[in-house]
Amino acid sequence: MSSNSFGKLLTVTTFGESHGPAIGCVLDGCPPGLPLAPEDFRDDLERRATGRSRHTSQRRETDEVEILSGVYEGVTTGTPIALLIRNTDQRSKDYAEIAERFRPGHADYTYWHKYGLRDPRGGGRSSARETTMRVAAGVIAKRWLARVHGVRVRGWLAALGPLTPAAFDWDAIQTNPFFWPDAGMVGELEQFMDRLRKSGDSIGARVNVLADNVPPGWGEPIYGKLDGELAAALMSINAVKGVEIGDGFAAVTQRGSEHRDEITPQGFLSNHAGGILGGISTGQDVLASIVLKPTSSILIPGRSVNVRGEPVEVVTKGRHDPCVGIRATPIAEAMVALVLMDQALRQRAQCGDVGPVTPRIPAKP
Ligand code: EPS
Repeated sequence: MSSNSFGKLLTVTTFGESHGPAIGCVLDGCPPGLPLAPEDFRDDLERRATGRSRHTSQRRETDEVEILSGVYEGVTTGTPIALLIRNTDQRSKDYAEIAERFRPGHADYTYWHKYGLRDPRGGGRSSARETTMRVAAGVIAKRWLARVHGVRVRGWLAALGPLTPAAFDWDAIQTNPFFWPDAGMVGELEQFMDRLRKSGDSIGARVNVLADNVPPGWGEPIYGKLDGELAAALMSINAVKGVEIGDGFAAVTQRGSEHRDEITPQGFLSNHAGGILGGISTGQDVLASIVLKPTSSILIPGRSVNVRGEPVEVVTKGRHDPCVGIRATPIAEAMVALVLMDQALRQRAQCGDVGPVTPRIPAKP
């Protein structure tokens, strides 16, 4: 299987299967001198992990990171950073029944056709377990972006099925298991998820990620556009079916006079563009959104076929997420941070000598 790496100057390669002995990643291109210790990964890995609330998969992994290389005396050395997490709570017998049949709506079907075989245990490489290593790599990108550029990358759950936040408070997001910015609605979300879980079904979601303090100039036209690379990185997350930048698909019905972001010396007057024009950051907040489909591993019987092409009925038992979107916020943040760091290094490499040519316009007046 190829294509397990992304990035140009900062490259990330992940490896491992959900029920294999371990998962890991190699992050190459991180500049030297960044302080880094195993405990720095804990917060974000906890935010993403299964089994931390009743609304997600009940698999319990400790997600302890081992730093195998690239760090000496607490700082990065500039050599490849290899990270490893051992899998400890696999329950492969859950997959015995579906080893020879395809879950409708699952990558089981396409992996089988592509490779002619598959590791059915926990979905193998197609499992969301792989996203653990994206989050681990993203921790390093977030730290570098914050230290060198003061960039913060923060996300939230912007829709859970039909529910959308009625209010927005950054502080509320870290106080509930949904990453929901409206603390007053958390009870409603819990009721919704409890009812959904009892029904054996799943639901889709939307996650937004905002990066502030991104300077103008990041992104490489034409084939390395910042929005193009964000879209590819975000679309590579399991279950993602749509990506928007700024107003995204809402632009269909907008007029130019409405969509353009007028500029004054005191600041940009709006941000419909999501902080990117011509594939290059404007200096405004970069805003990306993703849509995650409802998971296919559900208890409601569905028609499918087995590997011999015979009709079968599929019911997926085991420890599955009724809404993968609930755990997707840190994953989306990580992918945005990794793309931004790669683009920042590329900007430094090619255009580092281009000084400020115009007074910098504030993101907002
Ligand atoms: C997943 C199915 C479940 C989840 C898993 C993603 O795995 P299993 O059936 O092996 O317990 O627990 O998520 C994780 C293990 C994780 O760390 O995110 C799937 O089908 O994608």
